[in-house]
Amino acid sequence: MPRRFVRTAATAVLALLGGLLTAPAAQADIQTFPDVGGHITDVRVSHGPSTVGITAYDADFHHDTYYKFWIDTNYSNPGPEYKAEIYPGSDVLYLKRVANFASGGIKFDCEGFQGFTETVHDSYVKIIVPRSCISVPPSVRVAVVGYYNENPDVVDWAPGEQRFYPWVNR
Ligand SMILES: [Ca+2]
Repeated sequence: MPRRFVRTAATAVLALLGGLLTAPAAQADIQTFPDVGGHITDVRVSHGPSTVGITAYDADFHHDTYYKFWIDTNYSNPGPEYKAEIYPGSDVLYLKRVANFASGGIKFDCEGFQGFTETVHDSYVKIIVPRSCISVPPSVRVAVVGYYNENPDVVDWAPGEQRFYPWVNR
């Protein structure tokens, strides 16, 4: 009788863990999400075996736009855990640990972290983050913000202010 009780309890714990681990409704590998309105038009997330690639397609790309890529890697901790900042018109390319959307963040080194811009055949800004630098997350979700030096200045959040696109599984 005690044995049977133990087995039942273990089954219940496993069932609970299973429920927690599958909590976010996530999509796998590569997803492209639209952003309605001007400026950023789409955000593509490629969650590969060793890297996470995030591409923001920008109909109004300009080198003096400042971009922030917010990355959520842990759904049990509200808000983003990481932020990448890229300023195509300069050397600015930072990867930072953050507590939430209000965080300035703490810069850290990550070998293999890269940023790109493409303006000829398409217009986009892209970052590649090694998964090992962000705790090898099973899934990620992102938000991208562009700060445009226009008159008046424009801030474009994709998908919306302090909101994320759906989770993308590895
Ligand atoms: Ca989080």
